[in-house]
Amino acid sequence: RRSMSQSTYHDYQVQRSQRYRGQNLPDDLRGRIEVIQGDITKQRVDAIVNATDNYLSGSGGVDAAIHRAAGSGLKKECEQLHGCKTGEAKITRGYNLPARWVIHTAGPAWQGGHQGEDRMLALCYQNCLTLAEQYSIKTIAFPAISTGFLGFPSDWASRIACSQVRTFLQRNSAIEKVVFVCFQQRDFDCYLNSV
Ligand code: AR6
Repeated sequence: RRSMSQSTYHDYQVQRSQRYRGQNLPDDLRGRIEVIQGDITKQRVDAIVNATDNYLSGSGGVDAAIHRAAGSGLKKECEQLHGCKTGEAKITRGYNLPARWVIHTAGPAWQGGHQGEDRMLALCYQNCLTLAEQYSIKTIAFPAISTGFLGFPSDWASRIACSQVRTFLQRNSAIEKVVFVCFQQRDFDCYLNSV
């Protein structure tokens, strides 16, 4: 490693730590958007976002991981909420998670890109952020909504996620930090290119 040039060494460090802290974003966003590779259930933030379905079922993917880590209290609270429409967001407590809150949103399924999927995915981000503000949440972590079971292309989804978050943070200052938590290397690379 000592023989690497400065820039190669820096790239190596980014690669190794799999964390981008938003240090070279424009002034009003600097340090307010982070991209990491990791497990969202481990994040020490005020709220984590859950990519769920219309029944808040906790059935698979990140949804199941969050329910597993939070414990049965989360399931019970979800059962009281009468589901979650696509594009909508609902909030619960975090139970055994390090995060105090979970904001649940149901992402759109990819159907080729001409059925309003973009708009619907953008709405998920907007509604989660609006709800976060209402609850005075300062730090929030998002998974790559719709890019697993729902088949949304990662690069396209990350562009929507980043542009929605950027616009939201630039318009109001109440939310201090947004963390994009990528489970897979592929998603981490997409977010680094989009942020
Ligand atoms: N931390 C962060 N990201 C994760 C984790 C984790 N622990 N586990 C998976 N991911 P998906 P969707 C990533 O399929 O496409 C469920 O069954 C994963 O790699 O969880 O919105 C629900 O009940 C991917 O990048 O959600 C719904 O029915 C991203 O999370 C349906 O899946 C989203 O993948 C929702 O599908």
